[in-house]
Amino acid sequence: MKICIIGAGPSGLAQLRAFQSAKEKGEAIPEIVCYEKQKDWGGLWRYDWRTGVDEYGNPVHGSMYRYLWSNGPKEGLEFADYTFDEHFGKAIASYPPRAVLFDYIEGRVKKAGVRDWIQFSTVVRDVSFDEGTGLFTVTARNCETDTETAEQFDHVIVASGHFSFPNVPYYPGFESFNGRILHAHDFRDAREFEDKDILILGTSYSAEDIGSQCWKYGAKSITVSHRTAPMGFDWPDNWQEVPALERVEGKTAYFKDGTEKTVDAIILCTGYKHHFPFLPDDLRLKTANRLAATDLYKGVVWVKNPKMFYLGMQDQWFTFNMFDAQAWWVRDAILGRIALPDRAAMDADWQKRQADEDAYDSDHDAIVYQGDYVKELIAETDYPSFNVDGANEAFFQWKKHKKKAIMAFRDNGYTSPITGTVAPPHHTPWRHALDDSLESYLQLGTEAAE
Ligand code: FAD
Ligand code: NA0
Repeated sequence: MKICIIGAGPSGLAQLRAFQSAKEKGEAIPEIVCYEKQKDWGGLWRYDWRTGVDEYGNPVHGSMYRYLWSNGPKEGLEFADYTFDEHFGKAIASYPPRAVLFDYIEGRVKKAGVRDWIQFSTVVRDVSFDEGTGLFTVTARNCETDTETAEQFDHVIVASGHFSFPNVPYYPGFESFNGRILHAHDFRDAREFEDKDILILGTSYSAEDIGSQCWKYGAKSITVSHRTAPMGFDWPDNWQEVPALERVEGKTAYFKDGTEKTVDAIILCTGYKHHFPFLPDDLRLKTANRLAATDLYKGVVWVKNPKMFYLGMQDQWFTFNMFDAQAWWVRDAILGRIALPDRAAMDADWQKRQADEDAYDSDHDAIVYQGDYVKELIAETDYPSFNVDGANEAFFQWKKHKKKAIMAFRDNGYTSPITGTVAPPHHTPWRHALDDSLESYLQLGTEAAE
């Protein structure tokens, strides 16, 4: 049996680790090929300074920017089989910058020794399924050698992420705006907006965090326009929330309530699209960014062809450990340890999950809902069980701390649901910590002692 994994971000790496852990226990595993378009693993956590296209003309995958610190507590995403304590050898604070989390993700897969299964700088161009042979053909281009291969596989696991292709709305006057308009996907460095008046569209995590970054690194003012509802945090004095944008003229933006604001730049924090240009219609996931994705049994099996799987396609409270739960489950389905029901039962499963999701109306319920999903998958595999309720608790605290002080929530620490370790406060409050390097972050205590 031969398996293809598309993408070596946190989801694809979880899948490699799931198979490797079975192998480590002496079990027979299939041949595995993982295609990764970038030069290195880590997915979004591998910082890419490029925007637009990469050196080979392919769309740049990266949406992360300099100075990004985790937006949720690390206690909510900790791997149950590789703890923060094991990786760093000491307790670290709860909201690590990107480089620190990249190091953690990499530590586990280095230890597992799965790098040889990955073909880097290799972009999947096409996938097709032959009903007669029951095999997939995956066409991929090695961009370094500029050569294409077409290989056959029994199963395909799509782990290509869904926060990479921007949703870019149009508003009248954009074409003649006398400043810069960019999507969050192309935002790289808040210092670009020092002393500038910026307008942000959107009210979700990108809007909140990119606005906060710009504030921290010296933007003159931040105006956030909401289409549905304001974020409602207790913002700093030079930050205002305004209703939906109607149009722009020159450098002036006009809003639905008749107010206006002259700005230097407009940052579209308007979300991303599930986009799979390498998949034909019959294999292509079409879903909104929600907790229960359309057409995925147990959130992972493609109901229209259950030899194909998707990882990490949900909107995410839980991330790394949820991808693990999914990857262990998919591995066991492929190895025949978990039986799949018929099509009608698989359809009923995702439809019920969506109905349950729709019945909830608070973030608290949504966190519990996704935590329950993680528990459900873990219970059906040998992934180390962990205190999912403890992870939920870290998320609840996080929400409270944000409400209390939006520019200081990252100064809090939480309890690990795996080891029980209580995170120490970071040595410097987030708003004053301008250096986001791993070296700076891990100097716990030194600055405080000075
Ligand atoms: P990705 O990380 O997107 O990885 C997908 C991989 O697939 C990439 O390496 C890509 O190169 C590869 N790929 C794509 N297409 C192809 C192809 N055709 N052929 C070959 N390879 C391909 N989560 C948190 O838990 N905490 C955070 O603080 C946090 N911050 C975030 C900040 C931003 C700006 C964004 C956009 C997301 C953030 N997330 C955060 C959520 C993030 O989605 C997950 O943490 C995680 O990166 C998802 O992993 P993934 O492997 O599913 O997807
Ligand atoms: P995201 O914030 O990029 O997070 C992705 C937002 O866009 C919604 O507020 C929506 O408004 C708005 N929107 C969409 N179309 C619009 C339009 N035409 N006009 C005005 N507003 C529009 O995207 P979404 O999908 O959450 O919100 C879209 C992921 O990136 C998340 O998983 C997040 O965790 C991650 N992220 C993390 C960090 C950090 O960790 C930073 C950034 C992003 P409406 O009206 O539909 O509500 C630091």
